[in-house]
Amino acid sequence: MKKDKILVIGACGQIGVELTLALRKMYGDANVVASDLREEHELLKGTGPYVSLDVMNKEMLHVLIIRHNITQVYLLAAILSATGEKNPLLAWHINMQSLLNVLDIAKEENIDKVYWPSSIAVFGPNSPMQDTPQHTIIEPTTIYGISKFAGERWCEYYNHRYGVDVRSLRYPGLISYKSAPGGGTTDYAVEIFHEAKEHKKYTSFLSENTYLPMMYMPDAIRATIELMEADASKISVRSAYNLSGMSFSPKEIAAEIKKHIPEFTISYEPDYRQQIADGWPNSMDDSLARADWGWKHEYDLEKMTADMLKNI
Ligand code: NAD
Ligand code: AKB
Repeated sequence: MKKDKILVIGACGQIGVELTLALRKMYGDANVVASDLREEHELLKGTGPYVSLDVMNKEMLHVLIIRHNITQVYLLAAILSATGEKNPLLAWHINMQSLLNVLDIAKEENIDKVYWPSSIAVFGPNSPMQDTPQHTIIEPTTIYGISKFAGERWCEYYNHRYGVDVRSLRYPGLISYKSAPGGGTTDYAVEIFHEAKEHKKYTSFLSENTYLPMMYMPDAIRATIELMEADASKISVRSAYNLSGMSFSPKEIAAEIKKHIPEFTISYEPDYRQQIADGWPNSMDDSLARADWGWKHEYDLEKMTADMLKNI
């Protein structure tokens, strides 16, 4: 068992629940402190230490890190794309200040490693849409994307200027059955499974041919842990790595679900999230992650759909 002491901030969210459970398996239950603003998630109860924390309160965060002898921090608290557009100043404030609080304490306390996720949302309508490269035009148009891009620059800055070992991935839309998504544009790809099982029909808030990069949660958790476990000499990107699993449209995922539930039907009523999706890539080129630290995805649309429908 490894010796580190880990703090997960935002542990009750879509990623946090599964990441916390995976880290507890690797590092031992007592060595992974879960924290969130919300009440402890059902799946975390009884599996290890839980602390109520507002990451915006830098003093409390600092005390917690010292008190628990924390050596690694995973910062997952954020306001996602769709919710962010409803209150842009709040989204900017929370997404930026949470990261600055963590980076600054990591610098002061010589924290071994920090993980903070970026997103495909850093790209905008002027970026190439197909196989979007690691380094290209980055002109995000949502406040969420702007905050992620600024966050990437801060991560690289803290690494280059102060030597903070901070690592990051530009996650695609993540699909999971254990915990619900938290207000993103890619959430339709989770909702569709629940509605297919319960009501045999779904109205998509994105149009039928909107392609987006997506990933099944087990791949995302494995990517995160593999990046964090990689030797520092292999990490050439200190902003955030492109990360890719699959790409599909609402029409394609509906057709895949229909193979399991023949009576399933889909209709389309695009809303304000369509504009957000239209500015994001259709697919991503993650060759640098594959070359630097050996990333390989496992799930495609077919394999993920079968697993989601089996487990929901
Ligand atoms: P989520 O909304 O499901 O979870 C975020 C958690 O943070 C919530 O439990 C929330 O209560 C908590 N939180 C919010 N404000 C807080 C505060 N002030 N103090 C402490 N906790 C607070 O989000 P998620 O989908 O799990 O995303 C986690 C990270 O991954 C975010 O940075 C997000 O931008 C990024 N990301 C997610 C996806 C995805 O598809 N889920 C894709 C790309 C990037
Ligand atoms: C969102 O849709 O906001 C997130 C993301 C891709 O960052 N799922």
